[in-house]
Amino acid sequence: MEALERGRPARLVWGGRDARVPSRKAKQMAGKFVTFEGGEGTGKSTQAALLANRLSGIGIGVLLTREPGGSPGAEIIRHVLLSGAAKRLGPNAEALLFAAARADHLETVINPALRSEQWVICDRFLDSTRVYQGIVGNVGLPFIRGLEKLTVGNSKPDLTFVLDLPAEIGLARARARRGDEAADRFENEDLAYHQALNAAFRAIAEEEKQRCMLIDASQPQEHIAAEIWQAVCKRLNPEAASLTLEEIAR
Ligand code: Z5A
Repeated sequence: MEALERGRPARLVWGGRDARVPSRKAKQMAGKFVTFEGGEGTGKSTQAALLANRLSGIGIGVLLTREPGGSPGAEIIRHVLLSGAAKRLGPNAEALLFAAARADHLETVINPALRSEQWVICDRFLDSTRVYQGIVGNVGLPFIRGLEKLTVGNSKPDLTFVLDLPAEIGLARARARRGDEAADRFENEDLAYHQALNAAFRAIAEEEKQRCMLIDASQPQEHIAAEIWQAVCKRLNPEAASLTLEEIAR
């Protein structure tokens, strides 16, 4: 599987095995929208890639993407946002830019993929705006809801994994991964800010249990991946839950 490259989405279409034609079981699992959310360094990108790989491995068409970004237009906006250049415009303007990036991403990448019955796995989506700009960034709820209605409309995720990890651990992981690279506009905020983000993500997971699943991200990667896979099979295709991977692929 191609890794999620910084700057563009990886497109995974019927990859991972020889089959060009999806199996019957794979067809039953077609066209779902799964998002990963949580604070810094919680393992979202890692788990999004593992899930995409697993789906792809059983012959399901998968688009692995991320926000902000995921389309050429949105990647330009990503650069403006993460460099901190938009911070001086204020939180409302930042929220507008995230929404503009999302509108382009949805129109040019996500919705076409879902319409063609691919699964879309997205690293961050609307809950990040609710949390970073809304709850923690203090942009008013009606403004955030209005933007969400305009940009997302009915394209809500079918399932959202909220990865939860103490902020100290997540920040240390993110720092270790970054190495010598400079911290971005959000990583630069203090510990209390990151603790508030985590609390806000947990609250959303609690409020929207139908759509969200809270995951303990302090576990080893393989345990988390197994929990996520079980949930995907159970929530998005109950029939597949009792089958082994080989049976699903058959
Ligand atoms: N933002 C916003 O404000 N509003 C919005 O609407 C949206 C976004 C969509 C995007 O940053 C920023 O934009 C983000 C919020 C804001 N804030 N920041 N910064 P980004 O795309 O550059 O990065 P990120 O989304 O914040 O990702 P991250 O936190 O940096 O990482 P992660 O994806 O959660 O984790 P990871 O890269 O998979 O793993 C991090 C490291 O931990 C890595 O070395 C892994 O190998 C390791 N890892 C992963 N899992 C484990 C386990 N289980 N154990 C041990 N080590 C692990």
